[in-house]
Formats: sequence, C-alpha cells, structure tokens
Amino acid sequence: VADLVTFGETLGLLTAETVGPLRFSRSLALGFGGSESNLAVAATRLGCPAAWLGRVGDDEFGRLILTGLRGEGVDVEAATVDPEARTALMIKERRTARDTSVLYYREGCAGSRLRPAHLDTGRVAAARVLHVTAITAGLSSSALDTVRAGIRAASRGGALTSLDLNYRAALWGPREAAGVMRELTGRTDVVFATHEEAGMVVGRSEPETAAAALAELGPDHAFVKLGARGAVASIGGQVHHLDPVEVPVVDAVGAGDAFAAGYLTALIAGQPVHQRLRRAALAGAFAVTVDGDWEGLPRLDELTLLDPADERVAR
Ligand code: KDG
Repeated sequence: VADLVTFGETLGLLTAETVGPLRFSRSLALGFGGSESNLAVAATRLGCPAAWLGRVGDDEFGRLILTGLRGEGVDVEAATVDPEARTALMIKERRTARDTSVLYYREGCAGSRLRPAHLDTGRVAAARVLHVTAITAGLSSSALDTVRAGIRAASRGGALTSLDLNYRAALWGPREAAGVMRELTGRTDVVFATHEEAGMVVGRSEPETAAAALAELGPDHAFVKLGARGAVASIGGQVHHLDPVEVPVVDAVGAGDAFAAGYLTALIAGQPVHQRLRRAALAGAFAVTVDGDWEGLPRLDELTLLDPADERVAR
C-alpha cells in the first residue's frame, strides 16, 4: 500500500542540449516530468512507497512516462491511458547556463481530462498523505473538481492532505488562481508556497508573516520557500527558519517537489520537526544539482553526501 498518493498531469519533456535560443538547438534530450510524479519519485527514493494517478495518451510519451515511473518503483496501477487524447509536452530552453524556461503544449491533453470519477478514492483514503498541486487545479474545471474530491476523500479517510501552490502563469491568470489557491489552502493540512505565491494568497508581507497568515487559513504546516535563501515555516503555530544547502545550480526545475517530498516523507517516518526541515532542504538541494526535473533526486543513503555531518536525516 502506498503511504503517499498523488495525482496530476505528467508531460513528455524535450530539453535543449545546448545553451542559447531554442531555435539554434541542434538536439533535444527526451525525458518526462510533472510536479506530482516528480514528488512520487522523490518519496520512493527516500524509502516511502508512493502512488501516482493520472492520465496519459496512448502514445510513446505516455509509455515513456508509465514505464519510467514504474522503473522508479512508483505505483502507477491506478493511472490510466486515455485513448482519445495525447500526452502533453513541454520543451525546456536553456537561454543561459543558469536559466531555463519551459514552453507547454498541454491544452486539452490527456492529463487535463482528469475527472473525479477517475480517482481511486479507496487508495486515497488508505494513504497516510495525499499530495496535490494547484497546477492540476488550473488545468481544467474537471481537474479542479478532482483536486477537491481528492482532498475530501483523503480527509474523510483520515489521511493528511498536502498542497503545493505551484502557480503556473501559462495555465491561468493570477486573480482566478489566487481565489482557488486560497480555497484549497483552507482545506489542507500542509501547504508549500514560494514567497510570490504566498503573496497571491495572503497579500505581500515578510516571509514569517506570510507563513503565519497561510497557517491561519487552516494548515498546521505552512511553508514559504525562498529559493537559495532557504525557507520559513509555520508549524504547529511556531515559526521555523530553514537554512539553505549551498550547491551549484544546474537546473532548478523540480526543487520544490523534492523539498515537499523531503518534508512529507520525514513526517510520515515520524521524524521531529528539525529533521523534517533538514531533509526537505537537502532533497531540494539535490534536485537542482542535476539536469532534469527528477533524475538527480537522492536516495535515503545519499542524503548525507551534501551534508556528511548530518547522519540523522537518513533515518
Ligand atoms: O515542479 C516541476 C514541474 O513544474 C515540472 O516537472 C513540470 O509539472 C510541471 C509543470 O506543470 O510545470
């Protein structure tokens, strides 16, 4: 049984192999990524059985995604192949050695055709944690309804609910997104936000104030992530500061998913708060050191590679 269940849209990924405007890239590397499946891979590598639910097309990208996730040990039994829509695609440009940007081709694709009826609510209710993102909420109205239904099923079954705000400007406007993000924050136990996303939901303020304001909406665990400057969290009414783990950044995409997986798996493992926070910071750091949205994620026994002094995070 998966301790952690998540669902969303996973996309085929074509990444420019050289730096510069995309149109001059002579070759694109084939892969895949998606916030929720990145998190499922991260959790599995950290020793926490995880399941990913979602729809892919009956095409090579869909097969790449399902076989890739299966190869990582993620439970994809409840994922489905949509015979009538394609798998979404994204293309990653490296405009400079440090900056990547992503172009989506996802409208109307299989992932956005997710409906509440596709949810395996038994599986959701039996999990320890259900994790969702507001990316799914922004895909389509049926996908948003699925997010709401998932949160309801998890809460009813006694599972903890976790939400990453993950605002994607290509999917919806800030006003519409902010309203939905606020509603979903009010229904979940754990919320992850960047400083900007927190501002969209609770108004612009210092990170400590923003974390406390997010927590006031409901979640017992509220994060405001500050990238290379670490993060601030309000947990059980107390504010915590997380120091960043300094690493050379190769590709920052996927760092938030790793961070969330670090925290959630440590929470499931019953670790005390400072170890949960440390694992989140280390997992996030690992993700940015490697090309790709999830490939560089650490196994439990690799966590200490970035911090040899910290043996406890690996337990
Ligand atoms: O968090 C990383 C994701 O952004 C990436 O893997 C692709 O899910 C994705 C999205 O919608 O941007």
